[in-house]
Amino acid sequence: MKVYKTDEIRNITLMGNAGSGKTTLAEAMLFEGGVINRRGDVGTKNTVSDYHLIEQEYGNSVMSSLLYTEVNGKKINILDTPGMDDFCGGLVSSLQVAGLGLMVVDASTGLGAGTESANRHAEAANAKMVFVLNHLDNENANFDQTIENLKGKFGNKVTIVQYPVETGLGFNTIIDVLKMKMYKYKPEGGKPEVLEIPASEKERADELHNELIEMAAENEESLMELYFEQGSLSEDDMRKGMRIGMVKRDLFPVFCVSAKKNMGVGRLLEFVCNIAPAPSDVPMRQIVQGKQVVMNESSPTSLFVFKTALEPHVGEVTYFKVMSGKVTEGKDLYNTANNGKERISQLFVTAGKTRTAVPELVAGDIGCTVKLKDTKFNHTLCDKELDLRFAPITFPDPKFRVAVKAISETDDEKVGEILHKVKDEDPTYIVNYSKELKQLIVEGQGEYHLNTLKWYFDHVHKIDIEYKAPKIPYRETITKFAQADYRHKKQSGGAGQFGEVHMIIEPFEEGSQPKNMFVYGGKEMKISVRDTQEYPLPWGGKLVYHNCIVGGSIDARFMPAILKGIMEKMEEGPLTGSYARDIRVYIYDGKMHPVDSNEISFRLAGRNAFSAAFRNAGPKILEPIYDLDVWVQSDRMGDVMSDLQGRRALIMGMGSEKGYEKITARVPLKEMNKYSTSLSSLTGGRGVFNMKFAAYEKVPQEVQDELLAAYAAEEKEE
Ligand SMILES: Nc1nc2c(ncn2[C@@H]2O[C@H](COP(=O)(O)OP(=O)(O)O)[C@@H](O)[C@H]2O)c(=O)[nH]1
Ligand SMILES: [Mg+2]
Repeated sequence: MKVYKTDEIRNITLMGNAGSGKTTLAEAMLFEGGVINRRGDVGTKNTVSDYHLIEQEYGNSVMSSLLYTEVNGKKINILDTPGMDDFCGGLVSSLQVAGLGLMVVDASTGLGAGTESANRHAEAANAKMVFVLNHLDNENANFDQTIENLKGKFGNKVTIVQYPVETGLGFNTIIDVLKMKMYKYKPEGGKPEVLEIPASEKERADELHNELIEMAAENEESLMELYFEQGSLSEDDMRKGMRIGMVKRDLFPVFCVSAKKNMGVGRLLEFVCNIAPAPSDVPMRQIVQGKQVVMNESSPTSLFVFKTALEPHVGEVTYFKVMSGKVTEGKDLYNTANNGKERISQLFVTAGKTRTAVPELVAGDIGCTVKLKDTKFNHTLCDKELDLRFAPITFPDPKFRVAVKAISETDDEKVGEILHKVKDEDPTYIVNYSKELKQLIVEGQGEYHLNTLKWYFDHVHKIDIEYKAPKIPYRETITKFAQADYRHKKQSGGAGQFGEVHMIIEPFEEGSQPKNMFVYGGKEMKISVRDTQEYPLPWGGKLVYHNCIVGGSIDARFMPAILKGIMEKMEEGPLTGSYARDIRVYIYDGKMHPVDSNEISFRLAGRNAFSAAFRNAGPKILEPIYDLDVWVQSDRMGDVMSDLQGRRALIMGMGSEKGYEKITARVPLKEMNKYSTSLSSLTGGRGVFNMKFAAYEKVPQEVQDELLAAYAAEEKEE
């Protein structure tokens, strides 16, 4: 394979709804470029792109794969991505290195939720977009309806470049209103016959041609002037205008294909070569550290790693884009994330699992290497003197959480190790052991995403694991003041133990002042605070500790021991074992013994007095409340609202945003288990939500009773 120069490279991402035909289109693209000489089929599980076992079993792409094709002296790197938003990680990273998205749309079924979610990611990445109307050979294909649906979503940015003369079984002819030619395909597809547009289509073709000119001219004043002068634009000027519009995401050209029959694919590739900017013509990825570089061959070398994957028989494969200079076999580079040295001993271009060794890759190209020591996605590898770091890719927040447990305890460690590797390969999995909940928590993009993880454990690692709902990180606090005394005394043989503590506790609120008197049991109790310590707690909230001892009833040296005893109980709240917060403690009296008093005695006295006081102080369980934003199509608003009400949500507002209804609400985390799955089924996969921790709030009494009963049952079990 020849070494392609920067201006001979194009990078594209295939995206769109699951089943729209991305993988089939990729297959046709490789065939057109002569990279493969036989087209595989998703049904017979032999496509270049879907080569992983899980993809063949699902009949669907699960990860992104890197392919390439060679057309008209150019190399087009193709990133084929999964359509389900649960697997959006592959799409998000692909758009960062291949910023021209071909949005494949199934013209026989409508847009599908995947079109919208893919567009959201493209918008976030500011990626240019081309609509590829596929399945036009399908008997239910409807070109006009699909265009109408697209315009409903994307408005007048949708710009027809091609239309089919006939759809369905008779689909074999495409009219191109940029070239003003007609392409007619033989049943096996491939190279078309290029014909003049017949009289019967002239009127429609002319009309669309003029629309296209106007859309192209609109993007630049000089083109507009030219158009007014001449009443037309040359093909080159049209392309120039289209390119400007595409960069601004103001123009989305529409192309027509049947990926399955390989019709229209060659012309689409030609358009990509002509319209997509060379990698050096797009702004450089943001540099967050080190020297500036430009994307050309003569600069020092830098690579941006956007993906790693474990492949059978080879180990870890590292995928990168050459950002500057060139990389050759045997080159030593420096990893700025961990100051490590890496040798690029082999270089490959890939078409799915087939890796072809190449001697060199230049700026703008995408390739992979193997056997690196410690390089992960988002790392930059560069010549030492650059000391460069590119801005990392940020992935969407997780939407679904589970607690993972090995069925057999002996597998615990292995499960942890595997999960650690999994999140390197798919950065949209987030794995954390929660010390507080004593659970291994895995977060992902949806229930299906997490089921896929389980599939790996079942089929690849052959380890039985189970998913449980993650525990909720409750907190405990008090609602009124209470007093308690506790005497700890032990005198069995040897040295004795003695400590007595009298305390009052009350709720703490930020900005409140300590009291100097409490009334209880019909008596007034005067308190004089001599010393105050404020402890912000690692789990949120505060403990405020007042030393109010007068007349030396407890030595100052025992005060820290009492505090320690209290803290022990704060860490394991008396109600449900959850962390306690926002409490003021006054130690106002006690007793010592001249010989037997020591730290242990006061620690235990402090702990038990606190426990007793807590129980009498109107203890309450606090639950985490989240701010929730939900976007749904207006006809599903009612269902989504009533579902939310069933989740104890407090609706804070409603409004319209980007063609969706937006609901803002506050919801308890406890009620949001599997929300992404419910929302998905209520909205046909179109609903989107966002959740952010807001505050801790007291639970309603019936929920508290329920939680206390559950805790008691659990304690009994253990
Ligand atoms: N009739 C027809 N079927 C197609 C076409 N493109 C793809 N398919 C079929 O649609 C299904 C989904 O295709 P696939 O490429 O896996 O879609 P992806 O999920 O977007 O990658 C497969 O059964 C393909 O054979 C097409 O142009 N026409
Ligand atoms: Mg696919």
